[in-house]
Amino acid sequence: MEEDVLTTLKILIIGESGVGKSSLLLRFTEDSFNPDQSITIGVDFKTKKLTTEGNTVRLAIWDTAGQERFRTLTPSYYRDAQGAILVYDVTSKQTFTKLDTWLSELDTFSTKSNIVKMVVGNKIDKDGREVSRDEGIKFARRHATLFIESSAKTQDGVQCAFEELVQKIIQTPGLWESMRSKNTISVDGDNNESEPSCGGWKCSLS
Ligand SMILES: Nc1nc2c(ncn2[C@@H]2O[C@H](COP(=O)(O)OP(=O)(O)O)[C@@H](O)[C@H]2O)c(=O)[nH]1
Ligand SMILES: [Mg+2]
Repeated sequence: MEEDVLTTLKILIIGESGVGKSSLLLRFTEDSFNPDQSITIGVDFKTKKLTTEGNTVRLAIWDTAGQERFRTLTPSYYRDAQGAILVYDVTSKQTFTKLDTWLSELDTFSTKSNIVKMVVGNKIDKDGREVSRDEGIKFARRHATLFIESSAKTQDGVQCAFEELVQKIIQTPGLWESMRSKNTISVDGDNNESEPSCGGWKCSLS
């Protein structure tokens, strides 16, 4: 491990088929978008270094290869993940309703009880919205998750989603720093209430 990298974090992306999970991953890791994104493109995971608030981590971001259609994600997909991104499509109410199922699947299979969750309402560039921002926020509050709306197409909110998730993971005691003494790492200097730091987007709810 390079010395400037604090740790490697395992991040999952889950949600109904077609909501844009693979597109969000592609936008975040390669800053590109494919309108003909194939459902079969998924690999095990992609890695990317991310620096936020002075901390650099390596992310191993796990995408599905379409197994979510058949609800056959395996326990190893979930194992040891520190963070999960739950995606719905703001133009499809049904994908939002299904988040309950994805949350309970996450609760069943995640091996870390304090895994950090981020709910992402994707495709805000599209016409025909069926889920308001307010409904998304309320859902996130009820389930104590972070929340953001995004577009993998225009890249709105994408970087921010990952940054906010990583900041929250780093701030969560016992979630990642087991290999090091807690005293050697000052996560956010002298203030504990850190502000969302990505370009005006209000991402986190507390
Ligand atoms: N307009 C728009 N289309 C998107 C967005 N994200 C994904 N898509 C499209 O939605 C379809 C499904 O995306 P994909 O990433 O394969 O979804 P997945 O099944 O959840 O991995 C593809 O045609 C994407 O190009 C977005 O933010 N805006
Ligand atoms: Mg996919």
